[in-house]
Amino acid sequence: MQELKVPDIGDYRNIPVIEVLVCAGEVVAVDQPLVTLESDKATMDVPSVFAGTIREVLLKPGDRVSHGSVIAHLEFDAPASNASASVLAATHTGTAISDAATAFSTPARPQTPKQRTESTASEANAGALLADRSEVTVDRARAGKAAAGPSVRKLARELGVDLSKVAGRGRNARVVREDVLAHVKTTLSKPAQAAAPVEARGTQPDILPWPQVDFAKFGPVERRPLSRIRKISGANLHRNWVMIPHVTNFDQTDVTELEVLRTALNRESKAGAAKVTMLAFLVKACVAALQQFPQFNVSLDGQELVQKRYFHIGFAADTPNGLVVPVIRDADRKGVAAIATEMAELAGLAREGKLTPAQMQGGSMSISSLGGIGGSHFTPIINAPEVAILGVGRASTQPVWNGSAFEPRLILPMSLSWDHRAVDGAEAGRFLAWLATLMADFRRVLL
Ligand code: CAO
Repeated sequence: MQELKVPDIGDYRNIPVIEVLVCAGEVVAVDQPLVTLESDKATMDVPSVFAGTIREVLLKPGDRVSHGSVIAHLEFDAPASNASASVLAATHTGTAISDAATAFSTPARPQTPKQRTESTASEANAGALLADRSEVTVDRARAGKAAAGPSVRKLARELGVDLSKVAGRGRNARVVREDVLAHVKTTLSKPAQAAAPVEARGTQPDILPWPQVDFAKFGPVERRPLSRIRKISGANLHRNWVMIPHVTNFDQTDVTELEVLRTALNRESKAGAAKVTMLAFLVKACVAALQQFPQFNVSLDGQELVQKRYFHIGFAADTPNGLVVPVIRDADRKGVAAIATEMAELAGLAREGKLTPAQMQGGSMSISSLGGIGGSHFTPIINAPEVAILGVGRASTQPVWNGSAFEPRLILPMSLSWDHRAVDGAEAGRFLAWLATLMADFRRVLL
Protein backbone atom coordinates (compact mmCIF):
# COMPACT_ATOMS: atom_id res chain seq x y z
CA MET A 1 0.00 0.00 0.00
CA GLN A 2 1.36 3.39 -0.93
CA GLU A 3 0.37 6.84 0.36
CA LEU A 4 -0.16 9.41 -2.39
CA LYS A 5 0.74 12.83 -1.00
CA VAL A 6 0.55 16.45 -2.04
CA PRO A 7 4.01 17.31 -3.41
CA ASP A 8 5.99 20.51 -2.77
CA ILE A 9 3.79 23.32 -4.06
CA GLY A 10 5.91 26.22 -2.97
CA ASP A 11 4.86 28.40 -0.08
CA TYR A 12 1.20 27.52 -0.36
CA ARG A 13 -0.52 26.09 2.72
CA ASN A 14 -4.10 25.10 3.45
CA ILE A 15 -5.15 25.22 -0.17
CA PRO A 16 -8.71 24.05 -0.80
CA VAL A 17 -9.40 20.89 -2.75
CA ILE A 18 -12.00 21.84 -5.34
CA GLU A 19 -12.36 18.52 -7.06
CA VAL A 20 -11.55 14.88 -6.31
CA LEU A 21 -10.91 13.15 -9.59
CA VAL A 22 -10.55 9.50 -8.47
CA CYS A 23 -12.50 7.08 -6.31
CA ALA A 24 -11.81 3.88 -4.37
CA GLY A 25 -11.38 0.89 -6.64
CA GLU A 26 -10.25 3.01 -9.58
CA VAL A 27 -7.12 1.95 -11.43
CA VAL A 28 -4.89 4.97 -11.98
CA ALA A 29 -1.91 5.47 -14.24
CA VAL A 30 1.23 7.45 -13.53
CA ASP A 31 0.53 11.17 -14.08
CA GLN A 32 -3.23 10.72 -13.88
CA PRO A 33 -4.72 13.68 -11.98
CA LEU A 34 -5.95 12.77 -8.49
CA VAL A 35 -7.31 16.03 -7.11
CA THR A 36 -7.58 19.64 -8.18
CA LEU A 37 -6.34 22.35 -5.82
CA GLU A 38 -7.11 25.97 -6.12
CA SER A 39 -5.13 28.85 -4.69
CA ASP A 40 -6.37 32.41 -4.82
CA LYS A 41 -4.45 32.72 -8.08
CA ALA A 42 -5.17 29.60 -10.07
CA THR A 43 -5.85 25.88 -10.08
CA MET A 44 -3.62 22.85 -10.35
CA ASP A 45 -4.12 19.11 -10.80
CA VAL A 46 -1.98 16.89 -8.59
CA PRO A 47 -0.97 13.84 -10.62
CA SER A 48 -0.33 10.35 -9.30
CA VAL A 49 3.32 9.38 -9.19
CA PHE A 50 2.46 5.69 -9.08
CA ALA A 51 0.33 3.35 -11.12
CA GLY A 52 -2.02 1.13 -9.14
CA THR A 53 -5.46 0.76 -7.66
CA ILE A 54 -6.90 3.41 -5.37
CA ARG A 55 -7.96 1.71 -2.15
CA GLU A 56 -9.12 4.73 -0.18
CA VAL A 57 -9.52 8.44 -0.96
CA LEU A 58 -8.88 10.60 2.11
CA LEU A 59 -9.94 13.95 0.72
CA LYS A 60 -13.18 15.53 -0.32
CA PRO A 61 -13.93 18.87 -1.98
CA GLY A 62 -13.55 21.66 0.53
CA ASP A 63 -10.76 19.97 2.50
CA ARG A 64 -7.59 22.01 2.81
CA VAL A 65 -4.16 20.59 2.08
CA SER A 66 -0.49 21.48 2.29
CA HIS A 67 2.75 19.83 1.22
CA GLY A 68 2.67 16.23 2.50
CA SER A 69 -1.09 15.88 3.04
CA VAL A 70 -2.17 12.36 2.12
CA ILE A 71 -4.57 12.27 -0.82
CA ALA A 72 -5.24 8.56 -1.11
CA HIS A 73 -3.98 5.06 -0.41
CA LEU A 74 -2.97 3.16 -3.47
CA GLU A 75 -2.20 -0.49 -3.95
CA PHE A 76 1.16 -0.30 -5.53
CA ASP A 77 1.66 -1.62 -9.06
CA ALA A 78 4.98 -0.34 -10.34
CA PRO A 79 7.63 2.25 -9.38
CA ALA A 80 7.29 5.79 -10.61
CA SER A 81 8.85 6.62 -13.92
CA ASN A 82 11.64 9.17 -13.85
CA ALA A 83 9.60 11.37 -16.08
CA SER A 84 6.73 11.55 -13.62
CA ALA A 85 8.83 13.11 -10.89
CA SER A 86 9.21 16.18 -13.03
CA VAL A 87 5.56 16.38 -14.04
CA LEU A 88 4.52 18.70 -11.26
CA ALA A 89 7.49 20.95 -11.84
CA ALA A 90 6.76 21.01 -15.55
CA THR A 91 3.18 22.10 -14.97
CA HIS A 92 4.47 25.07 -13.05
CA THR A 93 6.99 26.54 -15.42
CA GLY A 94 4.71 29.31 -16.56
CA THR A 95 5.32 31.27 -13.38
CA ALA A 96 7.69 33.36 -15.41
CA ILE A 97 8.28 36.89 -14.18
CA SER A 98 5.47 36.84 -11.59
CA ASP A 99 6.59 36.42 -8.03
CA ALA A 100 3.62 34.73 -6.46
CA ALA A 101 3.59 31.43 -8.33
CA THR A 102 0.98 32.82 -10.64
CA ALA A 103 1.38 29.74 -12.72
CA PHE A 104 -0.13 27.54 -10.05
CA SER A 105 -2.24 26.46 -12.95
CA THR A 106 -3.72 23.50 -14.68
CA PRO A 107 -2.44 21.96 -17.86
CA ALA A 108 -5.23 21.84 -20.41
CA ARG A 109 -6.83 18.48 -21.06
CA PRO A 110 -5.20 16.73 -24.03
CA GLN A 111 -6.32 18.00 -27.40
CA THR A 112 -5.20 17.13 -30.88
CA PRO A 113 -2.59 19.55 -32.24
CA LYS A 114 -5.20 20.84 -34.71
CA GLN A 115 -7.81 21.42 -32.00
CA ARG A 116 -5.22 23.07 -29.83
CA THR A 117 -4.05 25.47 -32.53
CA GLU A 118 -7.57 26.37 -33.59
CA SER A 119 -8.99 26.82 -30.14
CA THR A 120 -6.03 28.76 -28.78
CA ALA A 121 -5.99 31.14 -31.72
CA SER A 122 -9.73 31.80 -31.51
CA GLU A 123 -9.62 32.09 -27.72
CA ALA A 124 -6.78 34.58 -27.92
CA ASN A 125 -8.81 36.67 -30.37
CA ALA A 126 -11.89 36.37 -28.20
CA GLY A 127 -9.85 37.42 -25.16
CA ALA A 128 -8.57 40.51 -26.92
CA LEU A 129 -12.06 41.48 -28.05
CA LEU A 130 -13.60 40.69 -24.69
CA ALA A 131 -11.03 42.91 -23.04
CA ASP A 132 -12.30 45.67 -25.28
CA ARG A 133 -15.87 45.03 -24.08
CA SER A 134 -14.43 44.94 -20.54
CA GLU A 135 -16.14 42.18 -18.60
CA VAL A 136 -15.83 44.56 -15.68
CA THR A 137 -13.86 43.16 -12.75
CA VAL A 138 -14.13 39.45 -12.20
CA ASP A 139 -15.60 38.68 -8.79
CA ARG A 140 -12.99 36.10 -7.77
CA ALA A 141 -14.80 34.91 -4.67
CA ARG A 142 -18.07 34.24 -6.48
CA ALA A 143 -16.34 32.91 -9.58
CA GLY A 144 -14.43 30.52 -7.31
CA LYS A 145 -17.71 29.02 -6.10
CA ALA A 146 -19.05 28.38 -9.61
CA ALA A 147 -18.91 24.66 -10.43
CA ALA A 148 -16.33 24.23 -13.16
CA GLY A 149 -13.31 22.06 -13.83
CA PRO A 150 -9.75 23.42 -13.77
CA SER A 151 -9.34 23.67 -17.54
CA VAL A 152 -12.61 25.63 -17.77
CA ARG A 153 -11.49 27.94 -14.95
CA LYS A 154 -8.20 28.46 -16.73
CA LEU A 155 -9.97 29.27 -19.99
CA ALA A 156 -12.29 31.70 -18.17
CA ARG A 157 -9.35 33.37 -16.49
CA GLU A 158 -7.49 33.76 -19.76
CA LEU A 159 -10.52 35.28 -21.45
CA GLY A 160 -11.37 37.49 -18.46
CA VAL A 161 -14.75 35.80 -18.04
CA ASP A 162 -16.45 35.98 -14.65
CA LEU A 163 -17.58 32.37 -14.13
CA SER A 164 -20.28 33.41 -11.68
CA LYS A 165 -22.04 35.10 -14.61
CA VAL A 166 -21.97 32.03 -16.86
CA ALA A 167 -24.94 29.67 -16.92
CA GLY A 168 -23.66 26.09 -16.67
CA ARG A 169 -25.23 23.53 -18.95
CA GLY A 170 -23.15 20.56 -17.82
CA ARG A 171 -24.19 17.93 -15.29
CA ASN A 172 -25.45 19.57 -12.06
CA ALA A 173 -25.30 22.96 -13.81
CA ARG A 174 -21.55 22.63 -14.11
CA VAL A 175 -19.97 25.24 -16.39
CA VAL A 176 -18.29 23.60 -19.36
CA ARG A 177 -15.91 24.97 -21.97
CA GLU A 178 -18.73 25.57 -24.48
CA ASP A 179 -20.61 27.67 -21.90
CA VAL A 180 -17.62 29.97 -21.50
CA LEU A 181 -17.18 30.34 -25.26
CA ALA A 182 -20.93 30.96 -25.73
CA HIS A 183 -20.78 33.62 -23.01
CA VAL A 184 -17.88 35.32 -24.82
CA LYS A 185 -19.81 35.19 -28.09
CA THR A 186 -22.90 36.75 -26.52
CA THR A 187 -20.86 39.47 -24.86
CA LEU A 188 -19.09 40.28 -28.10
CA SER A 189 -22.33 40.52 -30.02
CA LYS A 190 -23.55 43.28 -27.68
CA PRO A 191 -22.85 46.77 -29.00
CA ALA A 192 -19.68 48.24 -27.54
CA GLN A 193 -20.24 50.89 -24.90
CA ALA A 194 -20.20 54.38 -26.26
CA ALA A 195 -17.00 56.22 -25.50
CA ALA A 196 -17.21 58.03 -22.17
CA PRO A 197 -17.67 61.76 -22.39
CA VAL A 198 -14.46 63.70 -21.91
CA GLU A 199 -15.43 64.99 -18.47
CA ALA A 200 -16.06 61.39 -17.26
CA ARG A 201 -12.62 60.21 -18.32
CA GLY A 202 -9.73 60.03 -15.95
CA THR A 203 -10.50 56.94 -13.94
CA GLN A 204 -10.22 54.52 -16.88
CA PRO A 205 -7.68 54.77 -19.66
CA ASP A 206 -9.46 55.76 -22.86
CA ILE A 207 -7.68 53.30 -25.13
CA LEU A 208 -8.51 52.41 -28.71
CA PRO A 209 -9.38 48.76 -29.37
CA TRP A 210 -6.56 46.55 -30.57
CA PRO A 211 -6.33 46.75 -34.38
CA GLN A 212 -7.96 43.80 -36.12
CA VAL A 213 -5.79 43.15 -39.16
CA ASP A 214 -6.00 40.51 -41.83
CA PHE A 215 -2.24 40.05 -42.17
CA ALA A 216 -2.67 37.53 -44.99
CA LYS A 217 -3.64 40.49 -47.18
CA PHE A 218 -0.03 41.64 -47.08
CA GLY A 219 1.74 38.33 -47.72
CA PRO A 220 2.06 34.75 -46.49
CA VAL A 221 1.65 34.32 -42.73
CA GLU A 222 1.24 31.49 -40.25
CA ARG A 223 -0.40 31.52 -36.81
CA ARG A 224 1.15 29.92 -33.76
CA PRO A 225 -0.35 29.80 -30.28
CA LEU A 226 1.55 31.62 -27.55
CA SER A 227 3.42 29.27 -25.22
CA ARG A 228 2.03 28.94 -21.69
CA ILE A 229 5.03 30.80 -20.28
CA ARG A 230 4.62 33.62 -22.76
CA LYS A 231 0.91 33.95 -22.00
CA ILE A 232 1.53 34.10 -18.27
CA SER A 233 4.64 36.24 -18.38
CA GLY A 234 2.95 38.56 -20.89
CA ALA A 235 -0.01 39.10 -18.57
CA ASN A 236 2.28 39.74 -15.61
CA LEU A 237 4.56 42.08 -17.52
CA HIS A 238 1.55 43.99 -18.80
CA ARG A 239 0.15 44.41 -15.28
CA ASN A 240 3.53 45.49 -13.93
CA TRP A 241 4.11 47.93 -16.79
CA VAL A 242 0.66 49.50 -16.43
CA MET A 243 0.39 49.56 -12.64
CA ILE A 244 3.90 50.50 -11.54
CA PRO A 245 5.15 54.05 -12.09
CA HIS A 246 8.52 53.03 -13.49
CA VAL A 247 11.55 55.25 -13.73
CA THR A 248 14.81 53.96 -15.20
CA ASN A 249 18.23 55.38 -14.33
CA PHE A 250 21.26 54.67 -16.49
CA ASP A 251 24.86 54.42 -15.37
CA GLN A 252 28.02 52.54 -16.22
CA THR A 253 30.87 51.07 -14.27
CA ASP A 254 34.48 50.20 -14.89
CA VAL A 255 34.85 46.43 -14.50
CA THR A 256 38.38 46.16 -15.92
CA GLU A 257 39.87 44.86 -12.64
CA LEU A 258 36.89 42.64 -11.90
CA GLU A 259 37.17 41.01 -15.33
CA VAL A 260 40.86 40.29 -14.67
CA LEU A 261 39.88 38.59 -11.41
CA ARG A 262 36.99 36.71 -13.05
CA THR A 263 39.14 35.30 -15.88
CA ALA A 264 41.89 34.36 -13.40
CA LEU A 265 39.35 32.52 -11.22
CA ASN A 266 38.03 30.66 -14.23
CA ARG A 267 41.55 29.74 -15.36
CA GLU A 268 42.31 28.30 -11.92
CA SER A 269 39.00 26.53 -11.43
CA LYS A 270 38.76 22.75 -11.48
CA ALA A 271 37.59 21.02 -14.63
CA GLY A 272 33.79 20.73 -14.62
CA ALA A 273 33.29 23.62 -12.18
CA ALA A 274 30.69 26.20 -13.18
CA LYS A 275 32.14 29.31 -14.83
CA VAL A 276 32.28 32.35 -12.56
CA THR A 277 30.17 34.86 -14.48
CA MET A 278 29.84 38.63 -14.37
CA LEU A 279 26.24 38.05 -13.37
CA ALA A 280 27.30 36.17 -10.21
CA PHE A 281 29.38 39.20 -9.17
CA LEU A 282 26.40 41.44 -9.91
CA VAL A 283 24.17 39.34 -7.62
CA LYS A 284 26.65 39.78 -4.79
CA ALA A 285 26.99 43.52 -5.51
CA CYS A 286 23.18 43.91 -5.52
CA VAL A 287 23.04 42.25 -2.08
CA ALA A 288 25.62 44.72 -0.79
CA ALA A 289 23.69 47.63 -2.33
CA LEU A 290 20.42 46.38 -0.80
CA GLN A 291 22.16 46.18 2.59
CA GLN A 292 23.33 49.76 2.15
CA PHE A 293 19.93 50.95 0.88
CA PRO A 294 17.31 48.73 2.55
CA GLN A 295 14.53 50.92 1.12
CA PHE A 296 14.98 48.90 -2.11
CA ASN A 297 14.46 45.58 -0.32
CA VAL A 298 10.74 46.16 0.18
CA SER A 299 7.35 45.35 -1.32
CA LEU A 300 4.24 47.49 -1.28
CA ASP A 301 1.25 45.98 0.48
CA GLY A 302 -1.70 48.36 0.45
CA GLN A 303 -0.77 51.31 2.62
CA GLU A 304 2.24 49.50 4.10
CA LEU A 305 5.78 48.78 3.06
CA VAL A 306 7.03 45.28 3.82
CA GLN A 307 10.70 45.53 4.75
CA LYS A 308 12.49 42.30 3.86
CA ARG A 309 15.27 41.05 6.06
CA TYR A 310 16.34 38.42 3.54
CA PHE A 311 18.35 38.82 0.36
CA HIS A 312 17.00 36.69 -2.48
CA ILE A 313 17.98 37.83 -5.97
CA GLY A 314 16.05 36.85 -9.11
CA PHE A 315 17.64 36.70 -12.54
CA ALA A 316 15.86 36.68 -15.88
CA ALA A 317 16.60 33.54 -17.88
CA ASP A 318 15.81 33.19 -21.54
CA THR A 319 14.27 29.77 -22.33
CA PRO A 320 12.93 28.27 -25.55
CA ASN A 321 9.41 28.86 -24.21
CA GLY A 322 9.94 32.39 -22.93
CA LEU A 323 11.17 34.36 -19.98
CA VAL A 324 11.37 32.98 -16.43
CA VAL A 325 12.95 34.44 -13.29
CA PRO A 326 14.59 31.90 -10.97
CA VAL A 327 15.64 33.23 -7.58
CA ILE A 328 18.96 32.76 -5.77
CA ARG A 329 17.92 32.51 -2.15
CA ASP A 330 20.01 33.91 0.70
CA ALA A 331 22.58 35.34 -1.69
CA ASP A 332 24.08 37.25 1.25
CA ARG A 333 25.22 33.94 2.75
CA LYS A 334 26.77 32.58 -0.45
CA GLY A 335 30.07 33.25 -2.18
CA VAL A 336 30.37 34.30 -5.82
CA ALA A 337 31.44 30.80 -6.94
CA ALA A 338 28.49 29.17 -5.15
CA ILE A 339 26.15 31.73 -6.69
CA ALA A 340 27.57 31.04 -10.17
CA THR A 341 27.09 27.28 -9.66
CA GLU A 342 23.50 27.73 -8.46
CA MET A 343 22.72 30.08 -11.35
CA ALA A 344 23.97 27.55 -13.87
CA GLU A 345 21.79 24.87 -12.24
CA LEU A 346 18.70 27.09 -12.12
CA ALA A 347 19.22 28.31 -15.71
CA GLY A 348 19.49 24.64 -16.79
CA LEU A 349 16.26 23.75 -14.98
CA ALA A 350 14.59 26.81 -16.51
CA ARG A 351 15.52 25.76 -20.02
CA GLU A 352 14.23 22.23 -19.39
CA GLY A 353 10.98 23.68 -18.00
CA LYS A 354 11.57 22.07 -14.61
CA LEU A 355 11.63 25.04 -12.24
CA THR A 356 9.18 24.76 -9.35
CA PRO A 357 7.15 27.76 -8.13
CA ALA A 358 9.29 27.85 -4.98
CA GLN A 359 12.36 28.42 -7.16
CA MET A 360 10.75 31.52 -8.69
CA GLN A 361 9.36 33.21 -5.60
CA GLY A 362 10.36 35.64 -2.94
CA GLY A 363 12.86 37.87 -4.72
CA SER A 364 14.22 41.04 -3.11
CA MET A 365 15.04 42.43 -6.55
CA SER A 366 15.87 40.98 -9.97
CA ILE A 367 18.61 41.31 -12.54
CA SER A 368 18.04 41.06 -16.27
CA SER A 369 21.34 40.56 -18.06
CA LEU A 370 21.63 40.88 -21.81
CA GLY A 371 25.43 41.03 -21.44
CA GLY A 372 25.94 37.70 -23.14
CA ILE A 373 23.85 38.86 -26.09
CA GLY A 374 24.67 42.53 -26.68
CA GLY A 375 23.34 46.05 -26.35
CA SER A 376 23.98 48.70 -23.76
CA HIS A 377 21.11 50.28 -21.81
CA PHE A 378 17.47 49.25 -21.77
CA THR A 379 14.41 49.73 -19.56
CA PRO A 380 13.59 46.46 -17.76
CA ILE A 381 10.10 46.00 -16.34
CA ILE A 382 9.94 45.57 -12.56
CA ASN A 383 9.12 42.07 -11.39
CA ALA A 384 6.27 42.87 -8.97
CA PRO A 385 5.99 42.84 -6.03
CA GLU A 386 9.67 43.74 -6.05
CA VAL A 387 10.41 47.46 -6.43
CA ALA A 388 13.59 47.42 -8.51
CA ILE A 389 15.24 45.55 -11.33
CA LEU A 390 18.75 45.96 -12.69
CA GLY A 391 19.28 45.69 -16.45
CA VAL A 392 22.82 44.83 -17.50
CA GLY A 393 24.20 45.38 -20.99
CA ARG A 394 27.32 44.10 -22.70
CA ALA A 395 30.64 45.38 -21.34
CA SER A 396 32.85 46.97 -24.00
CA THR A 397 36.34 48.41 -24.06
CA GLN A 398 36.26 52.18 -24.20
CA PRO A 399 38.86 54.96 -23.99
CA VAL A 400 38.69 56.53 -20.53
CA TRP A 401 40.59 59.68 -19.52
CA ASN A 402 42.79 58.93 -16.48
CA GLY A 403 43.89 62.55 -15.90
CA SER A 404 46.82 62.48 -18.26
CA ALA A 405 45.90 60.09 -21.06
CA PHE A 406 43.14 57.94 -22.46
CA GLU A 407 43.42 54.31 -21.51
CA PRO A 408 41.34 51.31 -22.58
CA ARG A 409 38.89 50.26 -19.84
CA LEU A 410 36.13 47.65 -19.76
CA ILE A 411 32.88 49.53 -19.20
CA LEU A 412 29.66 47.80 -18.12
CA PRO A 413 26.33 49.57 -18.85
CA MET A 414 23.70 49.32 -16.11
CA SER A 415 20.04 50.39 -16.05
CA LEU A 416 17.97 50.45 -12.87
CA SER A 417 14.17 50.52 -13.11
CA TRP A 418 12.49 51.38 -9.81
CA ASP A 419 8.99 51.86 -8.47
CA HIS A 420 8.46 55.54 -7.74
CA ARG A 421 5.78 54.68 -5.19
CA ALA A 422 8.36 52.95 -3.01
CA VAL A 423 11.55 54.90 -3.62
CA ASP A 424 12.57 58.36 -4.74
CA GLY A 425 14.86 59.45 -7.53
CA ALA A 426 17.68 60.61 -5.27
CA GLU A 427 17.72 57.23 -3.51
CA ALA A 428 17.74 55.43 -6.85
CA GLY A 429 20.62 57.60 -8.05
CA ARG A 430 22.59 56.75 -4.91
CA PHE A 431 21.76 53.05 -5.16
CA LEU A 432 22.99 52.80 -8.74
CA ALA A 433 26.08 54.93 -8.08
CA TRP A 434 26.93 52.67 -5.12
CA LEU A 435 26.44 49.58 -7.27
CA ALA A 436 28.82 51.07 -9.82
CA THR A 437 31.37 51.76 -7.06
CA LEU A 438 31.11 48.17 -5.82
CA MET A 439 31.59 46.68 -9.27
CA ALA A 440 34.57 48.96 -9.95
CA ASP A 441 36.20 47.97 -6.66
CA PHE A 442 34.73 44.67 -5.56
CA ARG A 443 36.71 44.69 -2.29
CA ARG A 444 34.08 47.10 -1.00
CA VAL A 445 31.50 44.31 -1.10
CA LEU A 446 33.35 42.79 1.88
CA LEU A 447 33.01 45.92 4.02
N1 CAO B 1 29.39 41.91 -20.85
C1 CAO B 1 30.18 41.23 -21.70
N2 CAO B 1 30.15 39.90 -21.81
C2 CAO B 1 29.28 39.23 -21.02
C3 CAO B 1 28.44 39.88 -20.11
C4 CAO B 1 28.52 41.29 -20.04
N3 CAO B 1 27.75 42.00 -19.21
N4 CAO B 1 27.68 38.96 -19.49
C5 CAO B 1 28.03 37.77 -19.98
N5 CAO B 1 29.00 37.94 -20.92
C6 CAO B 1 29.66 36.89 -21.69
C7 CAO B 1 30.04 35.76 -20.79
O1 CAO B 1 31.29 36.01 -20.18
C8 CAO B 1 30.05 34.62 -21.75
O2 CAO B 1 31.25 34.68 -22.50
P1 CAO B 1 32.26 33.42 -22.53
O3 CAO B 1 31.42 32.30 -23.08
O4 CAO B 1 33.34 33.88 -23.43
O5 CAO B 1 32.67 33.20 -21.12
C9 CAO B 1 28.94 34.94 -22.71
O6 CAO B 1 28.72 36.33 -22.58
C10 CAO B 1 27.64 34.20 -22.45
O7 CAO B 1 27.22 34.42 -21.12
P2 CAO B 1 25.92 33.67 -20.60
O8 CAO B 1 24.71 34.32 -21.15
O9 CAO B 1 26.05 32.22 -20.82
O10 CAO B 1 26.00 33.81 -19.04
P3 CAO B 1 25.39 34.91 -18.14
O11 CAO B 1 25.84 34.56 -16.78
O12 CAO B 1 25.69 36.27 -18.60
O13 CAO B 1 23.79 34.74 -18.26
C11 CAO B 1 21.63 33.83 -18.18
C12 CAO B 1 23.09 33.62 -17.82
C13 CAO B 1 20.82 32.65 -17.71
C14 CAO B 1 21.13 35.09 -17.49
C15 CAO B 1 21.54 34.03 -19.70
O14 CAO B 1 21.85 32.84 -20.34
C16 CAO B 1 20.22 34.54 -20.17
O15 CAO B 1 19.23 33.81 -20.23
N6 CAO B 1 20.21 35.82 -20.55
C17 CAO B 1 19.01 36.47 -21.11
C18 CAO B 1 18.25 37.22 -20.01
C19 CAO B 1 17.06 37.92 -20.63
O16 CAO B 1 16.35 37.37 -21.44
N7 CAO B 1 16.86 39.17 -20.21
C20 CAO B 1 15.83 39.97 -20.76
C21 CAO B 1 14.65 39.92 -19.86
S1 CAO B 1 13.45 41.08 -20.29
O17 CAO B 1 12.77 40.41 -21.56
